[in-house]
Amino acid sequence: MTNSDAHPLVARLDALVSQAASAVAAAVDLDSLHAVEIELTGKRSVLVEAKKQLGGFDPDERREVGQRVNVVRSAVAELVESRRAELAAMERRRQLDADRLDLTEREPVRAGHLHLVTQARDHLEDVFVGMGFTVAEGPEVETDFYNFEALNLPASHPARGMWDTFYVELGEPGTVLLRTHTSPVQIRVMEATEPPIYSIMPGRVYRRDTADATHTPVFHQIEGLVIDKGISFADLAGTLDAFTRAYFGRQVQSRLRPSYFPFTEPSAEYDISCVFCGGAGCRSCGGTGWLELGGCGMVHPNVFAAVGYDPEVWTGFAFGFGIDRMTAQRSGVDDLRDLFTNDVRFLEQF
Ligand code: FA5
Repeated sequence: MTNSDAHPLVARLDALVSQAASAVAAAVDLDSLHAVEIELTGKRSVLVEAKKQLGGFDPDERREVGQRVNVVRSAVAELVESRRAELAAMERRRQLDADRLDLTEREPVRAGHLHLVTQARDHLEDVFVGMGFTVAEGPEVETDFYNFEALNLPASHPARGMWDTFYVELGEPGTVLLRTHTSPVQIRVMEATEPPIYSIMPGRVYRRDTADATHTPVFHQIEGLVIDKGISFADLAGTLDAFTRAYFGRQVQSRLRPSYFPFTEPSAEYDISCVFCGGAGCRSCGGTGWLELGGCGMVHPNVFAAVGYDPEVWTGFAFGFGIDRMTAQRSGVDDLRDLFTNDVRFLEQF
């Protein structure tokens, strides 16, 4: 036979391509495609059968039918491969859909917020940093030297009674304590730095005070220290006045009243006009029109001596305010204990 197109095998091979196309398209998953593939190219397939018969054909016939077998085999392979890629992609999509977590079904996350006192501390830091101060910190467990001695409070100084102290059982009795104020950080900053110094030192302090509306045994202070050449009491008053306006608002006034602290001379109490009544007098300010925030004064020469600064060259001022009372006053909280009983319903308000 010379006309290979007339060969029944060629007709079967040609028909195979269109049969393969519909069988492959009908495969709905990888397993059924594999079965179709075996049917089309496996041992019992038309293709393999045709190949087996080639040996019995004359050379021309063998070449023509052989070429047709190759063409049909690659056409079938191409059909199967492209369907396999399609089905694999569908399979992957199905898998991803099945594995997907529906996050909308979860409880919405309830974010908390910073405690009122922490917010106040951050805000105070921002205000002072904006005025050119740097922030320093010191340890809460202190030695007698830093908490008292270096602050011009030698042992048996009567003013030690101003601070009812928790002692820690460590070393010689009475030498290690929970700091009663942030003033020891002044000493640490002066020891570690050469003047000029413009620093604030916020932190937690401890006193054996019975808790009441205006006292807690653990509370927070913010210390300020300025050391430079030619610093005067007017600089202290001006700094506190600028701070008052920046933190409480322009309508609030500040004043200084004579007082006593062993580590400052002269010393003063720093008051602001009552934020509730504007100075007219109300329950919150005890009818005086003023609220007391803390102590301040010019750094005592004995403090300079303790850290080795020359008081003939350097002068400076220091201040120390109670953050908790300041915060309570600013937020209208009339009992400090409410800040620390950790009732979320109360704290959530701020
Ligand atoms: C001092 O602690 C001085 N170190 C302040 C100072 C620093 C003066 C630098 C001069 C120079 P005082 O003991 O007055 O001072 O405390 C300062 C403030 O801490 C008080 O005005 C008050 O606001 C707050 N405070 C004191 N005791 C308590 C307490 N138990 N609970 C809450 N706040 C308190």
